Amino acid sequence: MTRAANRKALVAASLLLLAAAALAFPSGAFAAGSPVAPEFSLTAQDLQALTAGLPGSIQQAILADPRGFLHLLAQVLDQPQDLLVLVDKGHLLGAGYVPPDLVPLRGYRLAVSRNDLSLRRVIMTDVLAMVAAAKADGVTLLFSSSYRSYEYQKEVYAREVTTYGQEAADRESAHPGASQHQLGTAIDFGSITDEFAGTRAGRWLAAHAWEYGFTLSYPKGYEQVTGYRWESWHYRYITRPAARLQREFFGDVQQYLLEFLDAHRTQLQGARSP
Ligand code: DAL
Ligand code: ZN
Repeated sequence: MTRAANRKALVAASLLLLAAAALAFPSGAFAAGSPVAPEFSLTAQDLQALTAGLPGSIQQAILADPRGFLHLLAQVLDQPQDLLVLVDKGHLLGAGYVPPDLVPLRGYRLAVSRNDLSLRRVIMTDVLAMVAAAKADGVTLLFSSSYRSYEYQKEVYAREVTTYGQEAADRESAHPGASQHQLGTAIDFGSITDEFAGTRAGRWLAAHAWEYGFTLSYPKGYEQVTGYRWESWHYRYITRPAARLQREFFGDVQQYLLEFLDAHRTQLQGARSP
């Protein structure tokens, strides 16, 4: 090959590489090896590796807008960590875990189906904002279950097993330690039946709860992912930026977001820009 042909081939190869990078990361032009967003020192390759365990469509959504993703993620990492802790069939709370700031709902003007309910104080501002917004739309949110102690969850689970058998119980009731209710940030609304989804409150929550930091923990069609069948009434508070991140980048599946944070929080915090 002549030198000119050589140079031509080199230029063509570089152009190809640039085109491939632009295709993979259409929203931002950046050189390979440099950070993709100001909030983190992460390169495109780092982000690709970090998101490799997620379903393909979710990884694609993230890689299509890495700056938007990391901007929101930085806000989420600034939220109190205990509001984002992963609690599921494989990640249990200790028998002795009791949230530090439980407050009885009796002290608030809320519609409750029993008078011994409580939640964490840290989430009450957003709880009350959500209730007020629903009310302004003519919708009453009925609080039917909230914080449950480890001991109480033992009773709930045992009752489910006695009533429906172990297999059915395991699809809709958590073992003690595995319930989000022990966090004091999960709420069951209304009838706690599938009919709740079609009520005004059920439809209002499905459309607006995320605006106040609440998301559905067990969505329809994700039993293999969450471990539980669809529960249209069970919402968990995960903070407002996290609810937005879930919606915009995690296919609106809480489990994917919380698993991602659980797996990568340390690395992500270590990669924060000063
Ligand atoms: N119903 C949910 C899974 C719980 O028992 O916490
Ligand atoms: Zn629940």
